Amino acid sequence: MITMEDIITDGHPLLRTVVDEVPLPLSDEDKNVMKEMAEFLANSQDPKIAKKYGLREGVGLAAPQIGLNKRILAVRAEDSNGELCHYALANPKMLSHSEEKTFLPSGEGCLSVEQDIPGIVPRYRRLKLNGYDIEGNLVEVKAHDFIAIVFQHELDHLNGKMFYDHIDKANPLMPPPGMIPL
Ligand code: K2U
Ligand code: NI
Repeated sequence: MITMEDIITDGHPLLRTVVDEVPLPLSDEDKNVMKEMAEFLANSQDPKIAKKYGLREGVGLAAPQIGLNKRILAVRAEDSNGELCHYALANPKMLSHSEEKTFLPSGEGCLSVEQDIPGIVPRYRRLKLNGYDIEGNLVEVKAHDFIAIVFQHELDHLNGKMFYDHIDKANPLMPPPGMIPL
């Protein structure tokens, strides 16, 4: 199982790398990576398991964070209707996004960043993406609000970007005009 020891921390070059697509059809190894990443998120959200293994709660994870140069991400979070959304996607691609942006008023954190970095992280409020699920089907996902934010945070990890790259250094806590907090 994936534990915090497997998660690389800021400064590791892989967090600043545009990582490679995985070959299709998905290999058993890559299917297992997807399964393990999804399981990590579920474990991190189970208070008993998280306490037992010292897991920080995560709602998303990208393969570079566990040291893998692979375009694989997993998301497991409740949407604005309280529905649990969970995805594990290989070779995800953003297809379109809203002009409208949003942000988490409390800012963002990262499993690969130990310290708090306060600041507004502008994100698209809606986005459409596709990717290959663990069965190898090309699936299309439309996400909005919090789930859209999580996907953008994970997609950034596949492109060597960190959440704090989006924070306005001159005015970190000032929401840009016209942006609606989540
Ligand atoms: O990629 C990661 O480091 C996992 C992040 C993803 C994330 C952070 C902020 C906003 C959206 C996604 C972790 O989930 S950070 C911990 C966390 C837990 C619950 C809610 C928000 C952040
Ligand atoms: Ni992160």
